[in-house]
Amino acid sequence: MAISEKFEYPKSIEGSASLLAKFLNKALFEELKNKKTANGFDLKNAINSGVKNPDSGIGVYAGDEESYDVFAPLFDKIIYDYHGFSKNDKHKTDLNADHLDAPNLDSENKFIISTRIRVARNIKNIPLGTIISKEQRNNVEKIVSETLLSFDGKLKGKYYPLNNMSAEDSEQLIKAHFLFKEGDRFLEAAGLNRDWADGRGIFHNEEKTFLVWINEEDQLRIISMQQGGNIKAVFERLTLAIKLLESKIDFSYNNHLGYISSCPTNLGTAMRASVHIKLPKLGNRDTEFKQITDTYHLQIRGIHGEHSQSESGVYDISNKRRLGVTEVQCVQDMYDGVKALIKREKEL
Ligand code: ADP
Ligand code: DAR
Repeated sequence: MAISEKFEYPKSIEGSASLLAKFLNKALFEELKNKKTANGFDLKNAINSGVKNPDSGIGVYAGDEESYDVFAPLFDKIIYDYHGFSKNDKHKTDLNADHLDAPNLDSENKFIISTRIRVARNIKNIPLGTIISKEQRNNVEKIVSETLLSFDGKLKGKYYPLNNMSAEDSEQLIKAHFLFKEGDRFLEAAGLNRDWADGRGIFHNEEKTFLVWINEEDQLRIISMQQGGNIKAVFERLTLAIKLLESKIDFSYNNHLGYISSCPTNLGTAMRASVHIKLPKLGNRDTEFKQITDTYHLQIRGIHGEHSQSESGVYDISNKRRLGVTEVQCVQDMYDGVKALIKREKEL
């Protein structure tokens, strides 16, 4: 039977709080159910994660850059709701670290344990992780790892394929927050765990302050991180690494959505700038904590990654806005918000 005859409106999303459930009504489902991209990515692929996981926040993923056009009647609504960015808006990029006003907030290291800034990238004209083939994924691993191994100086490092890493090394790297493990049920249902762990791996420099995850949720997660709160130094290292990578590899980008990512929440800058920060007093005042983070467009996460809980008053605080703002503004959002949080924690 043709997929469209079996593919009916997913009743399981009724009652879900996801943006998929909010915007995919029966009329829109009928409009999109037979559409697919040149790579064969169809509506069933795009919404499967949110259908299988009604507790999703978003519930959709893209299969390629074209998905954002073919399924625009659904994706544009989700993008506007999450980012406040409309279909006629243009994204702007600013990766010049000199434009960041961020003197060290916590030189005595009383509050900020560590700082990490990451961006997602996907290689132009190669399908995203949701429908990439095994051969294409292995080719991404080859292109990216070989480019990284050509770096020298402070960014010089080694590549560790996940399917050739001891369980001990993997555990130790995950515990140190350097490495990723097989994706959660949301990523699983989006097709991002297929052929695990083939084509996946981590590159890191000797100091472990520059890392690249290959073929996790996106084809690249380019990461700069270090202990303490020198946010500007972390951003400077990241922008240097991005410049070097972009001189060798063409990434998927357009002037409407910026850098293309598998999840719509990561479009634009595809940047998450975070600190792990000790806020035990504010942590006991949820309303006030949330008022400050909302004012500065910040997101609160647990310290072991998305969907994890905070531990002993330590929180992962990061920018929420990624699209329609520049990279400098993302980091400035986080910096200004963390400054306000530290000020309030000191007063308490
Ligand atoms: P993303 O990779 O999208 O930023 P996660 O929230 O899953 O998503 O974080 C990935 C990993 O990076 C997790 O192990 C998390 O603990 C770690 N991490 C995030 N921010 C920091 C930080 N500021 N300091 C140290 N580790 C961090
Ligand atoms: N759990 C999915 C992902 C939302 C955003 N986080 C990403 N892309 N890692 C959801 O729909 O809630």
